[in-house]
Amino acid sequence: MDLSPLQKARYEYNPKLPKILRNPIRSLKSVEGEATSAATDAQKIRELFPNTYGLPQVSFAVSDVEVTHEPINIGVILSGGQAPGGHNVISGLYDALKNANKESKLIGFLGGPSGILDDKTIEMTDSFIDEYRNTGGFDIIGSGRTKLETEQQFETCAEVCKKHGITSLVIIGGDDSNTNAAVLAEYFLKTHAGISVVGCPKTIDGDLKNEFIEVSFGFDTATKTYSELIGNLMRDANSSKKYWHFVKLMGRSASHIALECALQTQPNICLISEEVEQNNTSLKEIVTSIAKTVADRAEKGNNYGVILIPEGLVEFIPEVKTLISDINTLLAKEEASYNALNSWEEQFDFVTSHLDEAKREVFVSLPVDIQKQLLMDRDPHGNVQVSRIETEKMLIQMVSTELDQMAKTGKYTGKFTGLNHFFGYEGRCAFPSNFDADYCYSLGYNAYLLLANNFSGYISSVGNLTAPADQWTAGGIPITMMMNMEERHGEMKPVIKKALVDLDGAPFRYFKEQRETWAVETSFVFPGAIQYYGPTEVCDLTTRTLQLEHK
Ligand code: FBP
Repeated sequence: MDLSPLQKARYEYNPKLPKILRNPIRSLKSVEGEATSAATDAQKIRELFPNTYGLPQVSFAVSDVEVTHEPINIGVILSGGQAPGGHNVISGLYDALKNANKESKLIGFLGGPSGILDDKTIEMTDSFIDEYRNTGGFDIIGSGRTKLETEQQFETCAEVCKKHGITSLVIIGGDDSNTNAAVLAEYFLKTHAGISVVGCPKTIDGDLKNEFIEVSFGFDTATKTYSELIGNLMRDANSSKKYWHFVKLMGRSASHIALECALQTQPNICLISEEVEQNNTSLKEIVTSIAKTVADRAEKGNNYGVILIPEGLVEFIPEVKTLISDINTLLAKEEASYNALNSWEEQFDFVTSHLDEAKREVFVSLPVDIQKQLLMDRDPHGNVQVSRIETEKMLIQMVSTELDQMAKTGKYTGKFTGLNHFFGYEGRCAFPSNFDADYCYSLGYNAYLLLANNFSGYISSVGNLTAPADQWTAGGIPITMMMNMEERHGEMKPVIKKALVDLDGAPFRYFKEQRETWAVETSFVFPGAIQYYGPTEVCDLTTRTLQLEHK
């Protein structure tokens, strides 16, 4: 394989660990804190997790006596969308396991959670791991979106683990995967399967965070990558002064990515889905307000700008949200009749004839491409795939129409050319920033220690992240502590609460204070590319979101 100079250099990078984890692994013992409880729905969660509810928080300390580490086999699964740093979680786990006992084995399940169900495995070796250190992507073992949630699947997991002598499992995933890790841990304890489960918090979306998880890994690198690209667009816009760039940014539901990129780059507009929902802002109002900013800038002779749009926006605009929900139900109920239709005209008539008048009006008002995208294949849960809806194009078209109307009454005299962009996949497999490389390695290393000390139903937790890495904390949090009851497909389920943008939180409040200035003035900031080598204030920067949250 040909290697780029950066890839070669990154192989040599030594990820930084929290101070406590730098001690010889055989000198580390676990320390249990107070018993924990769930913040909400405690009684219900206790009933559902009799074996893993109320477990203590865990940290590590140096022991007076050497701690023995018997050889163990650990299985590891990558779940869901790629996030920079996944390879380092695995290399941290591997190094800890081998430091503790050379006879221990790390077995990767291939292609995501389906790898364990289909018994597709690979045993990791030094030379195998070395090819992936500090690199982006999940190609070390692959990932997938199969959910481990039924008892039958759990039984298969137990059988496959037994076959490979696996007594510990690490699941690297987002809120759903970690919820399922907790359910699996509970099942293994209930059935005396002798397998412990620990999760690691992954997702570029940044929506797996709470009091105990400061940030999910990948968010740092992905937002830095997008911010670099946005900064480049801003410089281009500032140079040619002729385009309005509409940039959609990934984030299935939450707008953390868009907000972070706005804090890093200071665009003219950044829409925040959570605010749109709270204020019940209609699509028409969004379009009118963008057009107004375009017109205000045009008055000053600035026919250019940059607008950030969170991927999940359409599902937060009240009238589009209810429209999508009705279409989801319709397509699920009438799947056979709908699939038998041959032309767009037939599909359009079918859908509009099944919608009530208000929804029909909204549907018909949307550009045809968007109408078609709203009817595209659903994900395995029957939901529309928002990453495939071209909201950025829709807004360009609608803003352009609005500006034409304004021009007729003399309210707009500028020239509008909108260009659309979608930044998502570009950031998910970037070389992890030093922060993500260090954080992920620490998460994996820490996960081993939790498992070696027989903790199950925990999430690996590394904290105090705005401080230098040697001051980071390391330990484990019982997953049940982060759970509440939510309705899923008509049933109340215990789940880790998804963290949306907190409109009372410091990052959003800071953005809100600044945005009027950013809208009219040109206040662009150009973050440039992620730096891996050089002064620490350039290379080890945390996100603005973390900085503001920790102020
Ligand atoms: P995870 O929540 O699994 O980390 O994935 C997040 C994400 O990157 C979203 O931002 C995006 O909507 C989705 O994955 C795209 O999924 P896919 O890779 O299946 O196209």
